[in-house]
Amino acid sequence: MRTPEPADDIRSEFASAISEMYRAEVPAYGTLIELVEDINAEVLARDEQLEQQLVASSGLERVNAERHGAIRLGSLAELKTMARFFRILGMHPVGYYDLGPAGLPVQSTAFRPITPAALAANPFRMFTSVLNLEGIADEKLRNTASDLIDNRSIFSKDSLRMLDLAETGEGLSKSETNEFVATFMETFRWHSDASVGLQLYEELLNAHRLVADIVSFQGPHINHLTPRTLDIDVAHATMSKRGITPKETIEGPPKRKCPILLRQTSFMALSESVNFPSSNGALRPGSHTARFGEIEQRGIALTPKGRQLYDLALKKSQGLLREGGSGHAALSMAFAGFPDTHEDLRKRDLGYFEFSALGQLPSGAKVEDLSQLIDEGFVRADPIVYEDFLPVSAAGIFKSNLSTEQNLDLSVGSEQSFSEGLGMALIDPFTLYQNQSNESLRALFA
Ligand code: OOG
Ligand code: NI
Repeated sequence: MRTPEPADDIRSEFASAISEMYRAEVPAYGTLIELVEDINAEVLARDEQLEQQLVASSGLERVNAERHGAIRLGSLAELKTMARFFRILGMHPVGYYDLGPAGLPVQSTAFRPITPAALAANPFRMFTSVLNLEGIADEKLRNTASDLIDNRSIFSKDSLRMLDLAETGEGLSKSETNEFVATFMETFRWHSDASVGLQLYEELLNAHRLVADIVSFQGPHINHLTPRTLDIDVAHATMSKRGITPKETIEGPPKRKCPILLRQTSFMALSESVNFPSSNGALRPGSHTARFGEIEQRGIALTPKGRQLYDLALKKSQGLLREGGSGHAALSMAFAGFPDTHEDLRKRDLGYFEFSALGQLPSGAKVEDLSQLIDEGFVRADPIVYEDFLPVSAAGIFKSNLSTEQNLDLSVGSEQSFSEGLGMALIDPFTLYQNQSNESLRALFA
């Protein structure tokens, strides 16, 4: 009998392999990691409480580790196999992000661990997009792109063999895990040789830069990794001093006393040399721009009611921006009315919390008394961290890394057909947070 490797450990091994590979492939990303490490160390030095909190949640060693990465796939068939791979890593498809309304020819989901224990073990997730060819008006080009996707295999024979093995009841041993992860690295690495000629590449680029990025290569190269920063405003302001060009804005909510959802920013994608095959068999040198580095800072997960308020405030800020306000001012003005204490967020049912007892509860205490029990100091409420993504922010990250604005006119995507193609239901993020909160209440009043 062998002991199968736990999914959390396979995910950790994958996350560190991909980190190592990306640092080696994209030196500017290594610089970003150093910057984040320095700023996180400074924040921890001045904020003892935060440091203690991280020690208590055993998050200190991993504070600088990557929280997510992103890939772009060509079809739902590719997504289906990718989902099998992620399942072995304990990563499940959560949420549906239709980037069509933002003019981008992709629909996305995020593969991530879904239990608090698995998230604590290693939170690595993958923002995974699938190309929507509907936006290519030229039928001939659309068919060419679609054939290229259908005829390529982004998974090696070895990786598929290892996947079959991983799916058997016995799982993977430690050494098989190494092999499993190593064979899949091939899928995520950069290909410096394009699989299409320069002319076709340029046609695809004109259709949309994302189309060219997805269709012109043998595999879905990791296009960014994202470590966690403890101070995104300082990290953003420091990037150019280290010789990396930041995108102009920080996506998401403004800086607040009680951080909500997700704030993220990136450095601009780099132009890299690639070779294009030509009809005489020789390779023609050219370049492709796709890869960048991102940083993120997470806050409390909002309830549907809180999210509605967030979306409204975001819309308001965009309106103010159109009227000529500065991004910073518009954002803080639009969010001025958004409650900014954990108590307000909780009492107005805007955010998710986990509850635990501070000593013995008064006899006969019941869930209806929760608010009073918190006020009287019997129960503490801790914010639940948002573990997902935001469609408007994601579109902002995509767009600033496509160098030119190309908005396609796309119909609204269908979560149902996406999930049918994937062959499984997409997990609703709100349900996960609600369950986590309910679970803590059940334990509290058991
Ligand atoms: C994905 C962009 C979205 C995020 O963190 O919101 C994203 C991509 O560029 O492929 O990663
Ligand atoms: Ni990202």
